[in-house]
Amino acid sequence: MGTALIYDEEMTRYKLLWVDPACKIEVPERLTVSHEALIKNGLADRCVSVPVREATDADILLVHSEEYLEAVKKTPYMTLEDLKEFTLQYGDVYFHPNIYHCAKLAAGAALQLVDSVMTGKVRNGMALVRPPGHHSMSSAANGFCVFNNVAIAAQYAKQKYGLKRVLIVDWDVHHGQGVQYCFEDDPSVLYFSWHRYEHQKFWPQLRESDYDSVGKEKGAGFNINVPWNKVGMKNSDYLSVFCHVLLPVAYEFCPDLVLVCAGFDSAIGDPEGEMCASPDIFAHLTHLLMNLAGGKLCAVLEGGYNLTSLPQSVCQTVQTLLGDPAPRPANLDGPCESALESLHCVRSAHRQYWSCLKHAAKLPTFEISTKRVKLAEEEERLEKGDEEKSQEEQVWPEPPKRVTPPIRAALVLPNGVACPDGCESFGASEDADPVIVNKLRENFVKDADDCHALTTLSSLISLVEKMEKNEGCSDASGFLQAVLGLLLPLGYEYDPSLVLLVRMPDSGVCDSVWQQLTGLLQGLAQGHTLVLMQEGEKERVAPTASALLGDAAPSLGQLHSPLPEDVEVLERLRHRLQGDWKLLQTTAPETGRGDEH
Ligand code: Q9C
Ligand code: ZN
Repeated sequence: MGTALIYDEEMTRYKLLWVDPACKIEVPERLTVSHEALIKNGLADRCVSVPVREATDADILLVHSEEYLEAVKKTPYMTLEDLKEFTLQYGDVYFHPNIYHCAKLAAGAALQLVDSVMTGKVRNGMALVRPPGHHSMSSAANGFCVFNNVAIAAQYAKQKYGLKRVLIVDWDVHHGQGVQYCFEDDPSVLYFSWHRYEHQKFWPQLRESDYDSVGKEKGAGFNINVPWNKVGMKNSDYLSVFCHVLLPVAYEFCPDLVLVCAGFDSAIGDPEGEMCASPDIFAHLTHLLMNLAGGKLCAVLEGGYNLTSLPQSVCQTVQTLLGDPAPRPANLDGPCESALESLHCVRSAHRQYWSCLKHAAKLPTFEISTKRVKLAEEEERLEKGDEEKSQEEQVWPEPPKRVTPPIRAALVLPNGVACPDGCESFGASEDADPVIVNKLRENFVKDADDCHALTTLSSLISLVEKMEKNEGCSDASGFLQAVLGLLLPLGYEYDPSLVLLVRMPDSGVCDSVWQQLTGLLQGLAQGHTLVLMQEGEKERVAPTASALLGDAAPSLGQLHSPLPEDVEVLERLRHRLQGDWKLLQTTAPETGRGDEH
């Protein structure tokens, strides 16, 4: 099953017609450079090209008011002066005679993508669209957005395909307040957004973008905001929020479909975001979402204004959707203090809603006041004119070219076990080359000197042993908690060049959990995974091969609470190891003491 790519040049045919410093970064070239990069890297050709369509009035009315739609419908006939005036009633957006047409195509592209994925025409896909959508509200354009493409797609998917749960992941650097408002009281749509916030100093400067806006009424717990209170967030900060907030909650939620508000202004070099995450982090963010919802993932472009990091990030995303192994993640040195503070706040705000966060540290009661103090301090600094070194041109290496391995999965099988489709079978009988054996021995001895690695490994082994004692698949949730909160961050920080996955007989890990584990671990070591199984486990060959081939793992169903004794072991381990492994941390140093149940 393939990957859809939706793009139409028509969406490059509108632009800012007057002078407005706030809007000058939203240019047609954003789309052309992204599309050209996909062609140049041979990615566009590997995708299934799906045509755009215009969203209908009925589609748009799933999210927007009739009055607003009627008003936007008049814009193609307005004079320049009328357009300027019409624009003035909204924040940080511009209109153009052709933008209504493009906005219908942008929303329609998201719907075409949902249809392609839901009907099984493709497994996943990406839509390159302008204008973006996540800031637009029921009755207002905002932040370069006219119609809320992803919100419309979520409502459409629920209505047309009867979906019970849709996850929206907004990795754009701005808060998609339009999406939040749309689904605030709706528990069938889980909205996750991280965004530059700086204690409400950054656009759109909303109180409700903070971590304590968790959703309303029945939707309480289904809105997750991660505010970035400093610029310069890096790969570690992003990954740690995925491992310790988004992924555990997403697995517990168990979506039928994943929609991504794929803005790349959260990448390095972006003039809006001022963050430092490298374009290849999007390979990992994408990979980590690809085993949810049976792999049904639709990415829709939002922001991204650096014409170098934008196309690089788009390529990383699409190449991962196509199934190519992700590059080794570089420089994972743990989250910064400000990110840890945000992590701590979000986890504590949501601990009452998600059983995977039940054990998260509470916030000290003085937190609110510390926040105010920090705010005041910052204000002072600004007044002193001590402005941060602003907008120096960032430079970063171009992500290395990713390869598609000629053989995705090779198996060495005992006699009488058929080789699953798509895998290469290697004979088991050939004698090992003594040179290779020696090389292996040397390398192994060298690696075994790494005492951090050894301590960690022995801790993990005891954990796995403990888990094995629980029979059957009854403890999928505890196992998953160990994988997401411990094994994955540890693996990312360790950055192995090979993942050796050993399956013990009678491990009690059922196929779907095993496939999730195998799938997630392929984000490490460029996907170089070696699985060892014993002869008696013949029935496990096919599911394992499927996971190694990159098929989406079957979803685990909505998860119950993990066993308290497992959580306790896990948490104790995480605490013990987090001095050495920074990606295991979930609380800021000065408030981390009271991390109790
Ligand atoms: N410094 C999206 O990324 N603010 N919209 C501009 C200029 C508006 C961003 C202020 C940013 C809107 C989809
Ligand atoms: Zn943005």
